[in-house]
Amino acid sequence: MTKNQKLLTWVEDMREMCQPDQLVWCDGSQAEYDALMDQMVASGAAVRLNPKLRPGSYLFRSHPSDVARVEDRTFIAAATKEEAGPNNNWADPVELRARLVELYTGCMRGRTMYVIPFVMGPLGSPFSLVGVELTDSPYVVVNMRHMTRMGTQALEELGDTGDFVPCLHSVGAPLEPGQEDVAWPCAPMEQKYIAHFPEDLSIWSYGSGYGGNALLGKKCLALRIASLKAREENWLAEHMLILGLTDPKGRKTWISAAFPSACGKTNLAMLVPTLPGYQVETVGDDIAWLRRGEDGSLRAVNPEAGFFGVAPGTSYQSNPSAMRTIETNTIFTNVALTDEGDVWWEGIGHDAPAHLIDWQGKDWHPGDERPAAHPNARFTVSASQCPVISPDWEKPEGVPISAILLGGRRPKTVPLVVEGRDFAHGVFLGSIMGSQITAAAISDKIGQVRRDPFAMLPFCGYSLSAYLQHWLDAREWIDADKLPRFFHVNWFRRDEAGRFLWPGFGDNVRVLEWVVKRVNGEVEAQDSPLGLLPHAKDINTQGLGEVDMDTLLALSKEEWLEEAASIRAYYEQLGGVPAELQALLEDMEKRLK
Ligand code: SAT
Ligand code: MN
Repeated sequence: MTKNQKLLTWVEDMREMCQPDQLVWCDGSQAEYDALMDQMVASGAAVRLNPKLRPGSYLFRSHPSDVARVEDRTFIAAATKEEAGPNNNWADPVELRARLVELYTGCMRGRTMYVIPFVMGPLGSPFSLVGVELTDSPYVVVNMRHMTRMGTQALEELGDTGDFVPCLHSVGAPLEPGQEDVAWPCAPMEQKYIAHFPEDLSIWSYGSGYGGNALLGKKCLALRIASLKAREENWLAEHMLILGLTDPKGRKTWISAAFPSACGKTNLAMLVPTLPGYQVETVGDDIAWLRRGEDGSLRAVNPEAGFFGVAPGTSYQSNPSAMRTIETNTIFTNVALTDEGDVWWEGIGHDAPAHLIDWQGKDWHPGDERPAAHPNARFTVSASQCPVISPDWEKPEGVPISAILLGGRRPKTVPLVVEGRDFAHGVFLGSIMGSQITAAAISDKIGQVRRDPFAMLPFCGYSLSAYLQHWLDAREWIDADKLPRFFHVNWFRRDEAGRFLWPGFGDNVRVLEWVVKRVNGEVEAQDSPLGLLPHAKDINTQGLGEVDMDTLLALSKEEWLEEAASIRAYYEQLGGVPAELQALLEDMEKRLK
């Protein structure tokens, strides 16, 4: 147990408010995890998968209304609306706190409050932060064991006087005496709140048990709260994967990449190169914390300890390393269940069997209209199980980043790859990112393109306009000769018939090869209104068959004038952006004309 007075007082205060039947301090042990799983299997909240087919693995089915992040119910309760920015839902901190106290009062009756101390970042790293999540969801506890370094080790890291980010979570479904529980308790949409308080860097999440709404170390702490700290302390908390690419010369390049949720970060992070002599190692698949290293370079760590990846579309073809990672000891949520007690989802790489239980627990047969797995079905697994996890993934000092990729799902307009002319122009490319909306958040606009600067639109804890300035200011604390290069990529461009123009997946190494050559000054590029484009001949397409490189690299003047107008409107929507970026937009328009 801890002697940390701040922690003890806070736990006691929250216990008084939430009124759980019991309080349990989690130690993070395997025995604790197994006991919770046994309890959830017994209650019907979880299904134990066939140990011969999927050892140590479990399936959970959420309530059909609680299947993804809820951006409309996510709030930044900054002192002023301006600080939160037009990109966030703002709430008055005093009013929101009062509303939430009302909801939290007695909200854990009939339930257990679990205390989960956790570390984001490698143990003992100067990058790392301690959080403590209080939750009434045993599902959250078992997920946090994969996603973070939790329990006794975190209390040790915290020490008697250390500070932590308080993260309060409740599913918002108290039980009256004698009332039977449901498999996935949660609150109705209008009672859900994912609240962040910049003033004391605290997180209060109510009413949802799913993913980023409930596993508070992830988006809430490691992005929204961390972005606020990073702004104060001159570092960056980013929605980025981190990978190491070794080329045939044995040279290693560390790359991070910002893509919105469900756009292939996990696939790229674990890419199996189709070009001989290349090798990828994974440091992280979702979040990067970037700081100045002692050598003046930009150093990255992955604050997480696991992957919370999208299941549908993941196969031994598209991402063999992820498939091998989840062969054992994995939590599946909202995938389909086979009669043998294994999992199935759309795009798993083999046909559905004659009968399945779908993600809602109903019988499902091939040909049924609705999908068997929810499009935002997930696997939760420890990163250490990944066959291509980097030996450096827990290095306290992080890995030095030389290239930053930016991208999204763009069926038209955006070329396969374009490089920023310099750091500021790279930030400009980050600021104009857009992507089709995916099922990772609840939305009635899935498929529509929205602007998503640095893939941080749902995750920046303050105004995006100030955030873009913070990126520009990074030039002041990274050594000039060690500034990373920026590359805007798009694997998702389609032809007139709607077919993808680029094979993607393992063949994305062909673009990474060009990136590495650019970083090392080994290949020329040609300037364009958008930035530096490759010469078609410099992207290795050997063995690919027909690839329409001209269309993949094309910039249409009309489309880009339209794009520029939409970016201008978006900049205005943000309440203006740094003058340097505005000037770069104007420069792009001038070059187009
Ligand atoms: O936020 S989640 O962790 O639920 C998934 C995502 O959007 O990346
Ligand atoms: Mn993400």
